[in-house]
Amino acid sequence: ASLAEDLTVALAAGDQLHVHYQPVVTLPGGDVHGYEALVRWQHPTRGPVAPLQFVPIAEQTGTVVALGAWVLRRATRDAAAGLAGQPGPSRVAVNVSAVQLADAGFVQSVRDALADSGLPARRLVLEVTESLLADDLDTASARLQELRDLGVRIAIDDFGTGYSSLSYLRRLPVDVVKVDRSFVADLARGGAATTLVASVVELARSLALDVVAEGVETPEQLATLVELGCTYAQGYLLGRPAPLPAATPARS
Ligand code: G
Ligand code: G
Ligand code: MN
Ligand code: NA
Repeated sequence: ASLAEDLTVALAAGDQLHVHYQPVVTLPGGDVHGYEALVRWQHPTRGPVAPLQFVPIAEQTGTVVALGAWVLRRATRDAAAGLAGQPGPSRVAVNVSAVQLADAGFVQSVRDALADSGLPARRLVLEVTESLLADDLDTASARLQELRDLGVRIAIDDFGTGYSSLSYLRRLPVDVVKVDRSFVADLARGGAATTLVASVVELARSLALDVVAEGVETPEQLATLVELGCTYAQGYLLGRPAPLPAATPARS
């Protein structure tokens, strides 16, 4: 069977798909602010399949609508249940594909996930990439506003990699900017990436947006981000994506 067909089976099977959580920390203190939900697929014969392999296929076939709804339900339920006692407030960020956002039922699926889980809307962040917004700014902007009206927060993911300019941030209903990890990887005193991150931090401050630096892997990168006034960070240095700790089995 094709990967696309197998994914449909996986969605029905219920035990192949999982969600891992990666902490987002506050700078400079390092307290956990919340978690990003990242889908994982353990295929029964292929083994682990990376999202970079199956998300694009799910987008082509439309299965991403069901996949996304599943992740949203899982993540909101986990967050409402306190993320199995993980440190920090139970805020959760969920990635949303362009295909999902364009789907007519998307806003309702978010409303349903919030209602069914009981998670307060303010604790849910939806991450959308800037490239998807660039295609049709007005339509995307209207859809994001509908979501924001629910009380959900909106993050622009992979910021800096697409066509969009800093001025987009003024025009979009957005709460959080996530600086793409390629810029964090290039952070070196005086380099072009440093200038970009500094500009994003500055603009975000003036627009009262939160800034998350992604892909922080070294103490040097972290120190530079703190110096630049970046408010949040995420990356392997601070915590890898991981499954929630399993409930402690009862003693027999
Ligand atoms: O977790 P990892 O670094 O392998 O993720 C690779 C890519 O897959 C990232 O761009 C991430 O945003 C995306 N991704 C992870 N989980 C989801 C999900 O639940 N939905 C969507 N649409 N993309 C996801
Ligand atoms: O596109 P998005 O930002 O959602 O992608 C998140 C992806 O980045 C996840 O697949 C996650 O596993 C990965 N990731 C998280 N932290 C780091 C990091 O410090 N370094 C690298 N290389 N990848 C990371
Ligand atoms: Mn993301
Ligand atoms: Na990102």
